[in-house]
Amino acid sequence: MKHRTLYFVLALAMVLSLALSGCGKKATGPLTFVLVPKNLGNPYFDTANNGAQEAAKELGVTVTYQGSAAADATQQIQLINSLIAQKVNGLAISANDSDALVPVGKDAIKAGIPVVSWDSAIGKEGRVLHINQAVLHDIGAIEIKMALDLTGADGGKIAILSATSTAPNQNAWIEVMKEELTKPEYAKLELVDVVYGDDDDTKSYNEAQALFKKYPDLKVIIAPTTVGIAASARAVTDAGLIGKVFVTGLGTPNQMREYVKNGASPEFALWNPGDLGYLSIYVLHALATGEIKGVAGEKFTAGKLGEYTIQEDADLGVNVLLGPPFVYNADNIDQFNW
Ligand code: RAM
Repeated sequence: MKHRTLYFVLALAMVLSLALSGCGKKATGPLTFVLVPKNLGNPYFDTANNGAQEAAKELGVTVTYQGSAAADATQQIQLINSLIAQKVNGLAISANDSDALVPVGKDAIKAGIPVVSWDSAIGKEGRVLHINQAVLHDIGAIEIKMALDLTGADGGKIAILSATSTAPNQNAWIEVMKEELTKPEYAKLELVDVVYGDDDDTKSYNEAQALFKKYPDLKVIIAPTTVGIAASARAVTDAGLIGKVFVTGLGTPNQMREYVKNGASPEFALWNPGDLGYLSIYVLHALATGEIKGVAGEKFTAGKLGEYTIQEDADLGVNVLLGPPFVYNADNIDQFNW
């Protein structure tokens, strides 16, 4: 009798400690995940959400798409706090600030909610892993290469028109661009300014116009943001500067098609945001159901995208890599409709 009581107490203690630690915790029942963009009203994130919804259907889960109006960390933190209170089953966040989001990410994880960042990383402590669109170095390097393609061998003045000044993804790419510019093959490119359009169309447009005024011999604007590149190409077009100032960087085909064709932006790069959203939901599902724990070396299958292995590196910590970026130009732009 004594032994039976002891076994019972031990078994109960084990069950309780597992439940409390959240370790090995598997969400059951209908799952609701939230895809959080940097801000709403950006076709890049809307396309990512289309991919996320496709994954949700395949997996039989619900994915809601919720974000703040502005690409602002404080607004994003408020939203995440309310999602924690609603006890959602998983969060996939494109961060407006890497460090500022760590405490709220930790709170969510403590509450048993798996957190992944995608597109723009939360600091390592505030998420289980990051879903990375393409190798950091490749994204920066391709943008500088396109800038030289556009200036030609003579080079000239270039400027960067970015998203917000705290954006983790853009800031990391800008660092790579600066490193690339120290290479001998880019000696003739002169980076004269880095300005911020905050992923707001009007502000980006105004910043592009200010660059034309400040640097009358500016040759290229590199905008590593889909909002900034489209606004800059429109500003070049409106100012009658096609052929004098070229725009390149990262854009979506639907937003950039007319500027590829009118010559304001002959080439730009991007990965497939739909695939990035799709992959993010597969990762979140694998974490929420306990299929993976989120450690390097684990493998999982993400539907139509196939098998992935979780990796770990110094820059991004634990992460999953989507694939290489792709260059869009007049030869291929009409093959894409997103
Ligand atoms: C904008 C956002 C996003 C970035 C793309 C390239 O849509 O800043 O985070 O990945 O551009």
